[in-house]
Amino acid sequence: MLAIDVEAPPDQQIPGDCNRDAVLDLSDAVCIFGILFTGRPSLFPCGNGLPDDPGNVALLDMQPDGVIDLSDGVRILQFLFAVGPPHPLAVTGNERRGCVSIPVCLAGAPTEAPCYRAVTPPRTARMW
Ligand SMILES: [Ca+2]
Repeated sequence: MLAIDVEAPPDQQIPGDCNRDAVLDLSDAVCIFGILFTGRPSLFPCGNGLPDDPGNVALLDMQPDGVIDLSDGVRILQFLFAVGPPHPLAVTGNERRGCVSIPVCLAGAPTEAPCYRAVTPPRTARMW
C-alpha cells in the first residue's frame, strides 16, 4: 500500500523535544542545560524563546511545576536512564517520538516542524 509522508499540523510537538530533532533523547537535556547555563542555544524553541513563554513551559516542563529549570533537564535524564516518569503530555507507549497537539507552541516554518506522519491517500473510484 502506498503511503506518503506529509507534514503534521504545526502545533504537533514531541513533549520534551527541546532541540526539535523529532526524538526525546539526551540531547534535549543538554539543550535545556545549554540554554539555562551557557546561553547556547540562545532560545527555547517556542514563542519568544524565553523560559516563561507558555509554549516552552508546556513543551519542556517535564516535572510540572510551571517553570523550566535544572530539574526539567534532570527529569529527562531520569526518564531516559533511570525509569523516571515521562513528560505529563507524552504519548503513552511512544514517549520518545509521539506527537501531541501543543497549540501554544507553534512550530514556525513548516520545514521546521518536528512531527511527521505517514498517510495513505484515499482510494478513488475508477471511471472506466
Ligand atoms: Ca530532541
